[in-house]
Amino acid sequence: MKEYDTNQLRDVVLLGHGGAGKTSLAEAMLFASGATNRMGEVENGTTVADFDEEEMRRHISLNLALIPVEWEGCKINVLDTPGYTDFVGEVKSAVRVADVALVLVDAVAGVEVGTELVWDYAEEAGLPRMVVVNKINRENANLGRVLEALREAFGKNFVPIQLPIGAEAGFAGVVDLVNKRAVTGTDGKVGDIPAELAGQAEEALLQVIEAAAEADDELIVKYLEGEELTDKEIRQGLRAAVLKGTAVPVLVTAATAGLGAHALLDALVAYAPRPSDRGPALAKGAAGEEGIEPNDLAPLAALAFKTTADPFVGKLTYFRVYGGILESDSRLYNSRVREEERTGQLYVMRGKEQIPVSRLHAGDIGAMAKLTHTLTGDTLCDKGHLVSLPGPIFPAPLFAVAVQPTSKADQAKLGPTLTRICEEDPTLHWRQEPSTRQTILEGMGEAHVDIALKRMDNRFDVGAETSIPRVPYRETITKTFGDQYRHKKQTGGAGQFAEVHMRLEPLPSDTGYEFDWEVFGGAISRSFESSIQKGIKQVMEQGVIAGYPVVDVKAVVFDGKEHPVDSKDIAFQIAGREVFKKVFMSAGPVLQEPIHKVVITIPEEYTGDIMGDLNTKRARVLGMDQSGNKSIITALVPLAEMQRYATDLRSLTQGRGVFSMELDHYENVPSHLAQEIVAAHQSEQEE
Ligand SMILES: Nc1nc2c(ncn2[C@@H]2O[C@H](COP(=O)(O)OP(=O)(O)O)[C@@H](O)[C@H]2O)c(=O)[nH]1
Ligand SMILES: [Mg+2]
Repeated sequence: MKEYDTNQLRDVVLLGHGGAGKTSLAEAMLFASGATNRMGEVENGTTVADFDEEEMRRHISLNLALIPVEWEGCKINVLDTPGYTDFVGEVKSAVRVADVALVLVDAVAGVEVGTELVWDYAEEAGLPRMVVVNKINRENANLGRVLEALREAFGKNFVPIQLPIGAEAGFAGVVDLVNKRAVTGTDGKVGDIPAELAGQAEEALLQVIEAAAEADDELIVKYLEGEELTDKEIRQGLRAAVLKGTAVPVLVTAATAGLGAHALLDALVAYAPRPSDRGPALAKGAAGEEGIEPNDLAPLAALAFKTTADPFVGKLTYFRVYGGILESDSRLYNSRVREEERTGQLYVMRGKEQIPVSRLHAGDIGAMAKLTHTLTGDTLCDKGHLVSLPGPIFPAPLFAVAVQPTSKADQAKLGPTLTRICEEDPTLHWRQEPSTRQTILEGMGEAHVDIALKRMDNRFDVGAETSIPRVPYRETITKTFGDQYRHKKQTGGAGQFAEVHMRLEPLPSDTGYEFDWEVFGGAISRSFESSIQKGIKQVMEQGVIAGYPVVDVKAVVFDGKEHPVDSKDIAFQIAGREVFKKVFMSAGPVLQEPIHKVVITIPEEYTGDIMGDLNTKRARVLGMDQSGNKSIITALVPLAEMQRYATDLRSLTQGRGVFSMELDHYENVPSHLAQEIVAAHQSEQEE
């Protein structure tokens, strides 16, 4: 592949509701550019972007894919993304490194849930936007209606810069308004504007000119004075409008028919912001914040935004160069771990294909193999000039399962394999939950976690079964109490003797554990203090009433007795443990459960249903806000009731609701529920 300078690059992320045609459009662009000689299809798993086994099986995108398209001396780095909300992590990564979002909208369905979600992501990231109305060849496709829906949903100045030629199945190509020409057929033949569209085209161009003029101070003066703008000025103004977001150009395509792709590529080269347009990238340097200029002379800064692990290919790190030139076989420095990395061969990825290149300029996107230390979100730079670019921001997990290995062989491989797949996908997390002694895998939803486990099986041959995780309850006390316990054993050989007097005091929430020694006059030697503490630690881990860890307790040893011969470490460990249990039972023991703060965003019309459902979940609603036509409900809800909310909310709102949740605090479990949990623990113990 040719070498491209910063000014010849465009970094474009395809965003949209699942099924809008992103993957097909990437395919159509590749075909239009001559990089492929036939178009792959999503349905038969032959597209460049959906190359993963699970993607081919399910006919949907699950991962972001890089598709460089060479056009008119430029390279357009197209980032295809999944539309399904479970895979939001991939979308966030791609959004982070793009300079413009191309938002796809289905010409029949119009603005959908996924369209609104991705629009928000682009908005949050301050990413300039262009819109493609795809599937314009479908029956009932209607550009006018889609434009109306867009304006209503997002309140922006959406300006068509093309007109479709022919309708539905008769769609043949587009009128490129600014260049005053028609681009038709799968070969992108350039010709005159069809006579029957001439009037409409002229009218539509006026809106484009107005939008272009509004974005540029000099042009607007000229425009208001009634002077005509040149084509060059219109292009310049339109480019400024995209960058500033004062107008959003709208294009039309029929991706699977290969129509509209040529004119789309023309428009991306002409109007999509270049790396230099977006100004210096903010980074943390040795002396505080600094701006990385988007050019080859700037200090080297490359952001790792995706990592893949494959048992055959090994580890592959995708990155975008923000400043400087990255060369193959050079030494880099990871600013987070402060370790050197060797680039080895640099690649440009085209789907799964690795195309070796010798260097990549500021603004370009590529991949490196087998880095040792680098994870997604890390910055690679010069050792002499350390900088850290902010990585993608990923949402907290929403759905968890407990994972049990299927066999003994899988048991040993489970931890390391989970670590590998979580490294690949920062919205997946795994941990050992000490309070329930379970292996927990967390992600964005049921499908997300399922696919992760499938991958583990397919790629690493590790089988696992899942279940709903146990709630990590805690045990604590509510009042101060003191008592004593004597441990005495005199069977055969050496005897054991220890007597411990202990008081337990409740501590404020989240203080953990404290210990005090108030023994006067040497009733117990100080050397047994650690033995007693060992005994206490053991019960605190195992729990007293229901098998969950004990927290927020202060234990005070205030008296006791010892025997000159029979008192020893083990005797005091046992006495410490038993006195703790005994006192605990009389100190008002309670079971506590995690309460999460949940924020639910839904279209207004679902508010009643969601509130009704929250009522059945022991929720305490804290507030309800309105933002546009959306309701935002904030509530405190016990985790025990929220373990399947990702799935519940989807079915309650047809996928239109989103939520986030995080641990807020622990609270006493209502006593009737606590009794059930204690009883369940007892019957488990008896088994
Ligand atoms: N009629 C028609 N179907 C399309 C067009 N683009 C995509 N499709 C179909 O829409 C479905 C979803 O396409 P895909 O590219 O996977 O969408 P993505 O989820 O946005 O990547 C597939 O069945 C495609 O064949 C189009 O322009 N016209
Ligand atoms: Mg796709």
